[in-house]
Amino acid sequence: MINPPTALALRDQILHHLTHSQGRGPEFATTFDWRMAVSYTVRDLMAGTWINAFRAARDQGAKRVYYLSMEFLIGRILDDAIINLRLEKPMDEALQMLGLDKQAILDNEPDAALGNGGLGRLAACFMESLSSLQCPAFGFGIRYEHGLFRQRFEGGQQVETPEDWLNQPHPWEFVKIDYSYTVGFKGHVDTVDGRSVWHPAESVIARAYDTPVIGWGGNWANTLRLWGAHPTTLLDLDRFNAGDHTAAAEPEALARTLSRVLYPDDTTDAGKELRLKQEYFLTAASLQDILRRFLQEHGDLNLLPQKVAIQLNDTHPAIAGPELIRLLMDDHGLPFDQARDLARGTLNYTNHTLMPEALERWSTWLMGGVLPRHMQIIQMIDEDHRVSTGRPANVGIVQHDQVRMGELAFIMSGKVNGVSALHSELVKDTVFADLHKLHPDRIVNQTNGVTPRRWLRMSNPGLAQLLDDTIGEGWTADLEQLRRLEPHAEDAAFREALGGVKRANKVWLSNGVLANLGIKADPDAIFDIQVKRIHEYKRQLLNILEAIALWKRIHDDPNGDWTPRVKIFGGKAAPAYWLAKSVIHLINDVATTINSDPVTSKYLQIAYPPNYNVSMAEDLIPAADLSEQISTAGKEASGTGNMKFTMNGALTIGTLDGANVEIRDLVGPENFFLFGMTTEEATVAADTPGHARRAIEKSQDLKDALHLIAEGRFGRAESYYSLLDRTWNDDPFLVASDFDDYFATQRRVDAAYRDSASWDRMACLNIARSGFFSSDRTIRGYMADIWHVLPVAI
Ligand code: GPQ
Repeated sequence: MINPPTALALRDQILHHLTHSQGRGPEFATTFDWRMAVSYTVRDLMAGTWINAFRAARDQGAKRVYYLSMEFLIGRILDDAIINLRLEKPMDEALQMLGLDKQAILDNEPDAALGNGGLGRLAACFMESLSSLQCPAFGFGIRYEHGLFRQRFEGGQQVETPEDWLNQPHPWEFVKIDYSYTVGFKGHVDTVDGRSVWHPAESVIARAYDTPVIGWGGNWANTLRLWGAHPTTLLDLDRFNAGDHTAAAEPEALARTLSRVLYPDDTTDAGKELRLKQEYFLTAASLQDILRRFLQEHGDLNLLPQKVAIQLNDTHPAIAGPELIRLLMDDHGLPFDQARDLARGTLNYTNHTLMPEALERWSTWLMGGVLPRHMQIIQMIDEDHRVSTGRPANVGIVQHDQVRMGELAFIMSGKVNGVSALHSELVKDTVFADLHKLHPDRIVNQTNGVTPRRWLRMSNPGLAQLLDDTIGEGWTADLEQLRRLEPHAEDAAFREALGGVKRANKVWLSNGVLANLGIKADPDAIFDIQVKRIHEYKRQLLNILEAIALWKRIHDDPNGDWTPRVKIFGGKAAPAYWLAKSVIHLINDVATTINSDPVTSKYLQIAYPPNYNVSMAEDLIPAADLSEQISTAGKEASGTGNMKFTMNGALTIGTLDGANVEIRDLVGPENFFLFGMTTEEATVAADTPGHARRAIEKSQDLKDALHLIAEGRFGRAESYYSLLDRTWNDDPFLVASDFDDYFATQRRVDAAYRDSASWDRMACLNIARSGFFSSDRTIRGYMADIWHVLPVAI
C-alpha cells in the first residue's frame, strides 16, 4: 500500500460509514453497526488495489489461474484484512479514540463456513497466497446461503442446526449483476447442420458475487467469485393470477435450492442429483466467465492453454472437461480433437483422498438425464482414450454403467497432483495405477501448505511479536526465514520467552473457551488437542480410549507422579455418519465422568467445545502443547492442521501418514513423537483375519478401557454397541493394533513435558523448521510445475 491512512483518517471514515452506510448515529450504534462501519472502511482500502491488480494483469496480457472449488472455508475476514493491509496500529488507535472494544467487533463477524474441512480451508489459504504472490487468479465457488451446519450437543450427542451467515448483510462482497450466465439442465440434444445443439429443459441464472482477497502487504488482490443461483423468470404470472401463489413461485424456489446449502459430507460421495447439479452450476458458470474474459483479452482460442490455467479442486468440478469440449465444439465449431487438446492443455486436477467411498461416481442414467450432451461427450472422451492408448478393458471412465469422475478428471488433465509426498506416491500405486502407467509424467506432488498470515501472525500475536523481535518480520512473507530461530533454541532466555507466549495462550484459552464449558483447566497441564472432522480413519476413538486407559491407571494409583493433561477435542461429523456420531457421544460421556472424578480431576480433564470452526481453530491451535495427528497410515492424504500446530510450537504425536512424514523429516525425528504402523504394515494387518481381537487380548490397558465402556461406566452401554462391535470384530482402521504403541508414546510425552527447557527447545525447533509448510511455497510449486504462470508486477 502506498499511503497507509492515519488513525484519525480511519476514525473519520468509520464514522462516515456509520452514518452513510449504516444510517446510525454513534449513540445508537450496536456492535454490529460498528463492525459494518469498520469493515466498509477496510474494504475501501482494498478496492483500488483490487481494480489495479486486475488492470495490470489485463494490460500485460498475463496468464490467469482459475481455482474451481465447491468449498472455500474462509472464516472471518476483517482481522485478516487489517493485518494484510498493515493497518493494525492506526486501526487500534482509531478504535480506541472511538471507545470501541476491538475484540468484540472482530467476534461479531460470522465465520464464512462455505466448506467442510481441510479441502475447503486449503482453497482459502491458496486464495490468500495467490494474492500475496501477485499471481493473477480467480477463485470460483458457490455462494451458499447456509454454510456448514452448526453443531450443538444434547445429552452428549451431536445435533445439527442450520447456519445462517447471510441472514445479515455481508460487507465484503460486490455484486456484479452484468456477469450473469444461464446454466441449463436436462432436456435433449439435436443435430443441426452437423452440429449438436443441446436444448435444456430447465435453466437458472448464475450471478457473480465478488469478494476481493487482499495479499500480504496490500499490494495485490484477487477475486473470490461466488455464484448465486437466481431464477430465469421470477414469477409465473399466469399461475399467480389464477390464484395459485405457491406454484407461481416455483421457478424461483427451484433455482434457489442450487445455492442454498453446502453438502455437509466430508470424504464421502453424496451421490445426489442436487449435488451433481450444484457441481455443474459452478463449472458451467465459471467456464462461461473464463471464456468470455479470455476471448475479450486474447481472441484466438488456440491460445487458451497459454493464457488460462484451470485447477479442479478434487473431482467435484470434473465436469469441466466435457463442458469445455462442449463449448469449444458446439458453440465455437472446433473439431473434437482440437477441443480435447485445448481442454487438456488448460485443466489440471488435485486429488485429495484415496478413500474409495469418496471417489465420485454417477450412474450413466443420472448423468444422461441431467446433462445429456455431456454424457455423449464423456463417451467420446472415453472411446478416444481407449483407442489412443490401447488400455485394458477395466480401465476407463464409464464402467458398470457408472461415470467415474476421478478417471474423467485424470484423462482430461495436463497434470494431476497429490497433496503430500506419501499421498502422491500412493496415488500412483493405487487409485490411478493403470492410468499412471499409460501417462507416467502426469502425476506430480504438491505438498499442501497454510498461510502464515492467518495461522501465525493473526491467530498468535504473542508469538508473532516474539518472532518479529528476534528475527525481524521478514518471516511473514518468507517463512523459511524461521530457520534463523534455530540458534535461539540453545538460548535459555529465548526459550523462556517462547514458553511464556505459549502459557499466555493457554491462559487465554482456559479463561475463554474452556471456562465457558465449565472446565477448570490448569495452564501448566499439557494441552493435548485433536481438532478435525470426526472420521473413523482419523481415529478420535484411539485418542479417547487412551484417555480412558490413562484414567483407569491414575485411579489405580492416585498418588502416582502423573503429568497433568487437558485433552481437547473439536470437530463435526457428517449428519448421516452414525459411527462418527457415536464417537462424539462417547467422548462427551467420557468427559462427563472423568471431569467430575475427584480422584483424577487434577490430572486429567477432557474438553469438547461444540461447533468447531475456523475461528475456534484460531483460539485453540496457538494454545496447544501437543498436536494429535494419529490417522491410520496411508489414509490421511496430507492434513493441514498438523502444519498449523507445528508452526505454532506444538509437538506432534503422530503416525507416518500424509504430511506428518514431511513434518517429521524436517523438524527431526528427535522432535516428533512417532508411533504406529507404516502404510505397508497397516495394509497387511488390515487384511489379517482376527487382527483386532488379538491386539485387544494382548493389551491390558485397551481391554480395561473397552470393558469400562461395555459396563456402562460412561453412559448407557447400548449406545456404544456398534462402536464396540466394530472395534472387536472389524476395526478396519487398526485402532486396536496401534493402541499399545500409542499409549506408550503418550507416556513418553508425559516424561518429556516435565523437562520444560528441553520441551521448549523442541518447540522452538519445530517452529524454526516449519517454513516449508507455508502455502506460498505450495502455490509457487503449482505456478512453476502445473500452471506455468508468472507473478505480475504492479
Ligand atoms: N479432504 Cl476428498 C477433505 O477435507 N474433504 C474431502 O472431501 C476430501 C479430502 C482433505 C484430506 O482429507 C486432507 O488430508 C487434506 O489435507 C485436505 O483435504 C487438503 O488437501
